[in-house]
Amino acid sequence: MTEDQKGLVPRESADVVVLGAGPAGLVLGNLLMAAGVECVVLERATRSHIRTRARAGFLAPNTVRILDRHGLADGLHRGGRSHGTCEFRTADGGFRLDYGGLGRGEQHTVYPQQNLVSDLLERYEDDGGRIRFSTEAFAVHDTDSARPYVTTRDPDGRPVRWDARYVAGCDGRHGAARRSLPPDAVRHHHDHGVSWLGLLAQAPPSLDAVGYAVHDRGFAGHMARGPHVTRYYLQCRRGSPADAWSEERIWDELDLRMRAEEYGPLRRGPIIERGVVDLACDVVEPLRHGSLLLAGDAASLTAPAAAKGANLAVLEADLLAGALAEALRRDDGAALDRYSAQSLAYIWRAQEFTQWMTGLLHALPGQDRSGGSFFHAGLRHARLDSLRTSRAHQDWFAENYVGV
Ligand code: RFL
Repeated sequence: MTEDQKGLVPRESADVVVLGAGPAGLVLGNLLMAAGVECVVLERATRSHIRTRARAGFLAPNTVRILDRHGLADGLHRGGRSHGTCEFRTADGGFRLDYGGLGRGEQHTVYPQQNLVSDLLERYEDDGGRIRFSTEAFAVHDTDSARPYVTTRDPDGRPVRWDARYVAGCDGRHGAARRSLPPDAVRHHHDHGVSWLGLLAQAPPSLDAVGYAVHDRGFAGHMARGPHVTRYYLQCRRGSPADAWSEERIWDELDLRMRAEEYGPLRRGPIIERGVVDLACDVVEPLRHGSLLLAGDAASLTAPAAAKGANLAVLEADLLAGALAEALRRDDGAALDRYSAQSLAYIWRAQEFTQWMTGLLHALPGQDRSGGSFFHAGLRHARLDSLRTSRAHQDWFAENYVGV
């Protein structure tokens, strides 16, 4: 008999136990609090870790609208910047797309994810929200019942059991929610087969646009994060370690792929963070398993090529908060029943565009010229040419690029 079964493990409870304090978990926590639903957020990492973890930066207009609607957007209105241009650099010359003036005429707001997370956390705690840091969830149990529970360990390493009516799995792709899915949950997985060396440079942006360089040596990307910090990506060989290249080699390679000879050199600075990202995506179906519901990266992972992940996380958290509030406050489970299908419709649209974007920017495995395939290079060239010249194609791109 386990300690839990003997009743020796301390027990705590909340109507909704939210796993993870990323954008999904913290938006959900704030909205549940505002709706008068009792909840707690359990987070594996420390407070300072989540407040400084640099990741996304491009927020979609719909994300801003959701945060605005719930009074959670003050910080991003103060510190964010509108952004509506991208620049493609290719062997056939470059072209710029002012996507903010195309499609529905909408722009991104550039606001680092760690700032958004800090704002959401501050607001949640100011409003009296309960959160436990350094508390890792191990598993979610009895999800087919109305009394699920989560097994965790507190910061001192002691086991604690959290009883709930619903558990929201917002703990990312390697979290406890995914590990606790029943065997009939389906996980659709797709590996794009390419990897990026993701870099954060203590350097001002080098161009006033998102830069996408399509090069025979591989993709390179440029995304401003603020006046003094810029994110760069370099396509690298699968399996290569993040520290394989010196800073000098990184900047030389970025200059080469971003075609510095033609456009001018990049503004260099110390690389303050680096990591390899394998471009893969997946979708869990359905997103509801009894009393366990998934949102954010726990529900679906998108490759960062089209910057959809954080935006989907906020959208799903908004839908889920409304559905949980109806179920718990008005005893009406209809919205909760709709949550999975509703969210999956957005998720598949984002996956489709991300797949298109990934194909636009890279030679995928088996498609590179060294592999003997000029066919796919031809297709990529035609796609870029269409984007350069067709207004209809540009409108389609703009709508999907800023939309979720
Ligand atoms: P998060 O942000 O990963 O938060 C999950 C939280 O759960 C905690 N956790 C646990 N807590 C308790 N028990 C456990 N067992 C736990 N396991 C994990 C973790 O510590 C963490 O705090 O997921 P969430 O909230 O779903 O948000 C998703 C976004 O973070 C993610 O999709 C984006 O960062 C993706 N992404 C981008 N998305 C955009 O919309 N726009 C972008 O410009 C953009 N750029 C990026 C990105 C992701 C990147 N990485 C990580 C590959 C750039 C990069 C480099």
